[in-house]
Amino acid sequence: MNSRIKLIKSDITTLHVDAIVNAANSSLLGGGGVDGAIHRAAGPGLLAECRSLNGCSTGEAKITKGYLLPCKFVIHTVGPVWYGGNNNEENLLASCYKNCLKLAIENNVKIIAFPNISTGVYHFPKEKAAAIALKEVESFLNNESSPEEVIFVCFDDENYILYKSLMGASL
Ligand code: AR6
Repeated sequence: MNSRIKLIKSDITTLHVDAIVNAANSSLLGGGGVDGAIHRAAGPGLLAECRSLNGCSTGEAKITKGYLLPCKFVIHTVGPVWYGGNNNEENLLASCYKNCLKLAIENNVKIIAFPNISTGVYHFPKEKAAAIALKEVESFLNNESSPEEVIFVCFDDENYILYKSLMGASL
């Protein structure tokens, strides 16, 4: 595993990093889960900026400021809803990670933190999602010198244990 990849169990809204990623929906106007937590912590400025973005397609990403959050930027991405695996879900999830990392480079983000996109309300199987996330981020970092660090932030025990074993297994 690339040494620029870290794993923590935490609430992503508390992190003092350059950018946190939001697992949003295509409206970009807030919701539940990590999206709700990010909007609550960021305050109304975030929603106001999101309104100007005209939404976001699945697999794509858009960036805003962090407002009252301790991070500088929020990168909003829209993960795929899991419909059973035959609707391009795996490629779309991989695109989320890739497009967030591209935006990170463009905005000089050195440390970026990802939640476990699509593994909550969108029901993407957690083990598959973790494998895709790790593979995508690792291959990106192997080809780019930036960002300096990518933090996977797990909120639930199940994801944390999964990431830990997948990261350990490839050491
Ligand atoms: N910090 C880090 N991770 C968190 C936090 C937090 N504060 N809260 C939840 N998670 P979900 P999705 C984890 O449902 O599946 C929203 O309503 C959680 O344990 O937030 O991509 C949007 O508006 C899970 O592993 O996002 C969309 O409509 C992960 O975040 C929809 O949900 C993702 O769970 C997106 O669904």
